[in-house]
Amino acid sequence: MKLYYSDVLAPRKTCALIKHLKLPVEFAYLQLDKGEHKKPDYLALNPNGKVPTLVDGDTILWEADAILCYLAKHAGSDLWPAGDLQPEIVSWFSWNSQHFLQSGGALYFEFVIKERFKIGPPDAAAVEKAIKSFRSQAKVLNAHLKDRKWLVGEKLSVADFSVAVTLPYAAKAEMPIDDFPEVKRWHDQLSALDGWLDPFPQR
Ligand SMILES: N[C@@H](CCC(=O)N[C@@H](CS)C(=O)NCC(=O)O)C(=O)O
Repeated sequence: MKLYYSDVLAPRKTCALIKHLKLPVEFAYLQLDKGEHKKPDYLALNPNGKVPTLVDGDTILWEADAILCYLAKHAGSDLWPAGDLQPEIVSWFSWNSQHFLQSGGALYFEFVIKERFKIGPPDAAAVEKAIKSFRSQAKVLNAHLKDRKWLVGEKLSVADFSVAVTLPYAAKAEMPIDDFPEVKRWHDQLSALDGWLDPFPQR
């Protein structure tokens, strides 16, 4: 198995899961600022020209959440559990990609990516809008996590790896996570896992 990745947000959750499960995955780092993800060889694997992409024999998979499910299943772990928990997990994937990741991702872009790729200071209006959305979504998440250790069922699952992906950047990206104690407690649990705060392989 080979994962094409870079040290940015979407691949981050796949790298964290690989480290957590200690999977023997080969890594191929792509330099986004050199456009390595837009070269024909890579576009043949992932026509979106985005990271991550997983290749396992004839299977080529893009979309980080799908890669999480594939890795969890092929590792024989219970992080992508069978049965009625699966639609619940998909519901969190969908909620995250349409809502929580939009606001957390906007803050990550304004405070982390702009500094890293030297593309200007944070835009105050964009930050204010994203913080407002973040608060209303974190309220939903906080209420759901009350009396629950993890997002779905009784155990850690790929839903946790997916939905929390922006939270390691909460302090730097000014996400008001401290106002949502259940979200903070849940993210602290993830931070105790091997690989969550330091997910990327040595290069
Ligand atoms: N929905 C995709 C998003 C992939 C994505 O947008 N990746 C970003 C990095 S976080 C990327 O490759 N950006 C480079 C570009 O768009 O040129 C997933 O979850 O895998």
